[in-house]
Amino acid sequence: MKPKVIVYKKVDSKVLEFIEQTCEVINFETLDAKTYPKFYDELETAHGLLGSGLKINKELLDLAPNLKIVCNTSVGYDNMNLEELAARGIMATNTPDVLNDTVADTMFGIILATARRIPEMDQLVKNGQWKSMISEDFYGVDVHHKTLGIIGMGGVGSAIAKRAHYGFDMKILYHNRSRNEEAENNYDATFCSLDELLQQSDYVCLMTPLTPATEKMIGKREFGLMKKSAIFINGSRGKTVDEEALVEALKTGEILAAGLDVFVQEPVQPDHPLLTMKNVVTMPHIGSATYETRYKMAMLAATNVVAGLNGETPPNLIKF
Ligand code: 8YV
Repeated sequence: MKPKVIVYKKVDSKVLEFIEQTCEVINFETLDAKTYPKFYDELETAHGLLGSGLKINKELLDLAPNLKIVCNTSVGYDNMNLEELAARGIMATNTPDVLNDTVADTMFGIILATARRIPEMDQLVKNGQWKSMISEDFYGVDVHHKTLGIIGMGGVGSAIAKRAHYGFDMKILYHNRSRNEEAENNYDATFCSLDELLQQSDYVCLMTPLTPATEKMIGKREFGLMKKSAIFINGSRGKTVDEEALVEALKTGEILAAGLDVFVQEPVQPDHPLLTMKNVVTMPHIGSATYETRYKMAMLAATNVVAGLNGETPPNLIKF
């Protein structure tokens, strides 16, 4: 009997066909009030799970006694309770590397959009408010030749550093759990303490994974250390930042602006104070969301689930 894989997201048919060569596939294109009951039923006999965003916690795992592997279609795996997975001997995988360039492109998009106020200017033109040659009120700030501080110099951080170094002649500071010699040698990135990075950077770009150690790592104290002209960019997870402190820092002029792809609650609540601020550029968590990259991520997750259920070591096995 073929092992059973639940794919709980919409993926390209080629991805499903690939898994179907060796597994039975049950596909839920979305999980919502309508599909959850059937999803929970199927969990009981499922061996593999593939998708993103779902909380893989004790309650869910209790419903899945036959589960052998959980495959995220994302590089981040903060949705998973690793202790519970380890205790049950369930493997877990993610999709690193294939999204590095795409997320780095997005982050540069947000940096430029925030610094040059692109969404605000777009609205101004479309609203018919472009009445005369623009005055200082509409000026932005330069990105090129400024100092970029990258917190979290993994694959995505390095791809951001590459763009900053070769494309924008930026000085790069970084803070990471360990030194990244490749980034130091190739992009002239300088390793420094978090506080030094916050004090010296014109752009602070947060790219660290969400873990108990990084939760709310940027809060009141950290915004206080940043330059008043600093632009804060978050491409990691909303919970790495104290959102209330961010609102306060933006309101009081502790920092100049923010570009955010992630929020504590996603989708962000429509009445969230950040959404009314002119000096905030927002995106709906679309760092890796291109056709090409989302296909690669889904296919990589499929490769992991197939390997894991065929008794091989999945290429992106997360070490607990
Ligand atoms: C999306 C991401 O969350 O890979 C990650 O960790 O944050 C993004 O790529 C994810 O892929 C949503 O499907």
